[in-house]
Amino acid sequence: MKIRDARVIVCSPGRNFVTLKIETDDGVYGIGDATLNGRELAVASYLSEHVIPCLIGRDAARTEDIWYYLYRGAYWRKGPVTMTAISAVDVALWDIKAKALGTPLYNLLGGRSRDRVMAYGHANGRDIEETSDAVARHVEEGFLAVRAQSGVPGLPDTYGVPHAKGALYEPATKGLPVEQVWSTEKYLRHVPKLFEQLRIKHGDDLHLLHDAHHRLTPVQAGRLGKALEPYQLFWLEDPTPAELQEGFRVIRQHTTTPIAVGEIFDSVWDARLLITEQLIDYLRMTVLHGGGITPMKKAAAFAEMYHVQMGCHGATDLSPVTMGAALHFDISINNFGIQEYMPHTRETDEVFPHAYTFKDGHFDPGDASGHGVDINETLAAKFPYQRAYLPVNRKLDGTLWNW
Ligand code: KDG
Ligand code: MG
Repeated sequence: MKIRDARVIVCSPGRNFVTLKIETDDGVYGIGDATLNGRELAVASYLSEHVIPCLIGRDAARTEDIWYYLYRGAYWRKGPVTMTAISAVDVALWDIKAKALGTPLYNLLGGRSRDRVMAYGHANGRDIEETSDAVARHVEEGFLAVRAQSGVPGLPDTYGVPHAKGALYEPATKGLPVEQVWSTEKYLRHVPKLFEQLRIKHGDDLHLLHDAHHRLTPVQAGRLGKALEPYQLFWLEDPTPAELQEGFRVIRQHTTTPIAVGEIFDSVWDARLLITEQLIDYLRMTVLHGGGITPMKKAAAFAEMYHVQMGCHGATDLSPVTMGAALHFDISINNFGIQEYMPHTRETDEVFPHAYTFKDGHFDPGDASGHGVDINETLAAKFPYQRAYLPVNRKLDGTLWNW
């Protein structure tokens, strides 16, 4: 089963996606997601210029060997552009392998470890009341877990909270990056009030989550975790930037609120200390930015030894291809915690027909061969790339702040 051809498809059905399609000489093809929010074209070019020429003629079944060929063969290790490109190849090859064997991908990863995959939804509001209403809508839809974010009084914008009431949040805006104002003090005063109200209104059983988007110093994060303890969060995500892994020791010294991190990690090396010192509870790396199925299986096994569970990133900048592959991964590993779910636009779902289904707050990956996600290339061609970026944060005095 030799790789005959591979190509990159860039499209924007509501937001930008980069997709890799690999074809073999016996007619089986596989799909991988190569989307890196705000740096999409860098990965597209990396694949077309440097990766695809090396793939032609290789045995598509050799996922482990091809992974190391691309990782070690590049000489330059890690980095989000490299790892996203490698991931696209790896996921596409696992898709081919499973399709060639006529079985769902999860069967090659150990089979189903659970009946369904619990997901958390996003409740966003411009103030506490709107957020609470959004939580209520999720509960009505059957979600058992909800991430809650709210606008902060005194700040004109809050990342993750759309301006229009009830609008869905999209992590990038068209054109060049917009700048938003940030105040840690206002934020730290507000968040405990939000969760106090959510517990009063929605009771104790609902899993509540919150994302601090890397904006706090370690001691501020420890303070927030401590203030949130009465409300028993499922997790507090990205409390502080994780380049300084030792910073999480400070958080742990101050609070027992469970900590999740890793949506921007591209390798388990980014979390080695966090895992071995048990400084986190959930690792958020995905099959997309974490380098594919091959390294994620190893990362999950390593995390499992230290009682760390997986809680894969699932924002809209990860295409349905990643969601499909992630669900096969989620359902197969023992130390699965929760899967993030932000619905894609209708156009995106049409461009990427998929076998996975969602009901009552849970996903099922479906039983199609491979990861069960395809791309409609004719439809994709109708949505050309549009420049879009994540916002940049400045403190009230204009200082560029952590993100
Ligand atoms: O590309 C960045 C987004 O995926 C990210 O900001 C969303 O923080 C996020 C999350 O938890 O989904
Ligand atoms: Mg996040």
